[in-house]
Amino acid sequence: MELKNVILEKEGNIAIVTINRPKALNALNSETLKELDTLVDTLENDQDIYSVIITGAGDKAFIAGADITEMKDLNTMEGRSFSILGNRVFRRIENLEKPVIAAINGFALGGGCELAMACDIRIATQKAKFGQPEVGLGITPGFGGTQRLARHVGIGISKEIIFTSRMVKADEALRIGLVNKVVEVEKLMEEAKLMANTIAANAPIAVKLSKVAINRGMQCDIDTALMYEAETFGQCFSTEDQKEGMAAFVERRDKSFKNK
Ligand code: DAK
Repeated sequence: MELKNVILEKEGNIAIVTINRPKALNALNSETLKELDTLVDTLENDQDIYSVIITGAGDKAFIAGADITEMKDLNTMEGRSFSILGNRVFRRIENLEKPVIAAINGFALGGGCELAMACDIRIATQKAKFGQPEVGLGITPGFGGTQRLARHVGIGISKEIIFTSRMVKADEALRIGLVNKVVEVEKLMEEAKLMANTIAANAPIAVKLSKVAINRGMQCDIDTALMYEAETFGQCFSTEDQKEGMAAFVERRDKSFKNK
């Protein structure tokens, strides 16, 4: 599939995915979502990619939401297909067995805020603005916003943000826990790459299993969650990287992980 709306670049062991429709503020139409779906196949299958950054092209927006011009004329069945596609792609990104960092500059609205929340870590610039403006368009958030926002910032604040459809600036986003870090615009990709490379320098299987344990554990009771933790902890001892990491510590030398 020829990719027109998304760009994939690799730098060492990190992948950088850019949503590239700057004239429409990177709004997600179905073509872009399908391309993103295809690209997730590559991210999943490429064993040399250890961590991923998702960002938006241009200086105005991460993603200004689902494409309203395409969405406005959808009938029930088309709306349903659009929803299934969007939810599938976002869930695949959330479940990708590699950490995903959203690097956010400018607007992250509707589906854009929802995609950022499906990522593991969010780094924003001082110019970032978040929001779920859907109720102002006569719809409810449809790519996970009613569920993931409350999990990130709590029920009361998420209800306020969704019901008022107001924008949340970067400093507030940091305060309420919607983003991990706020940086200067010029430093965004540098900071995102630094974090992605820091993660990529650790044992990839241990990072992957940590993500699995955290994501699964957040959806169930603490006893079941701790069983997941015990399970993933045990799995690490069948990896070469566990042997290498601990041997390097004992022998006081640099470690060299192989993703095995
Ligand atoms: N869709 C399509 N085009 C968009 C767009 C969007 N979401 N946002 C911006 N654009 C386009 C504008 O139409 C304009 O195009 P031209 O007129 O130049 O051709 C260009 O990007 C620049 O935008 P503006 O001229 O409006 O730029 P401003 O700086 O004046 O304003 C803005 C920036 C971000 C405040 C404004 O563009 C804006 O309010 N955009 C809409 C933001 C929004 O409401 N986003 C949420 C979309 S709703 C579903 C699942 C999920 C969803 C829906 C259904 N199912 C379950 C079925 C998700 C819904 C959403 O995300």
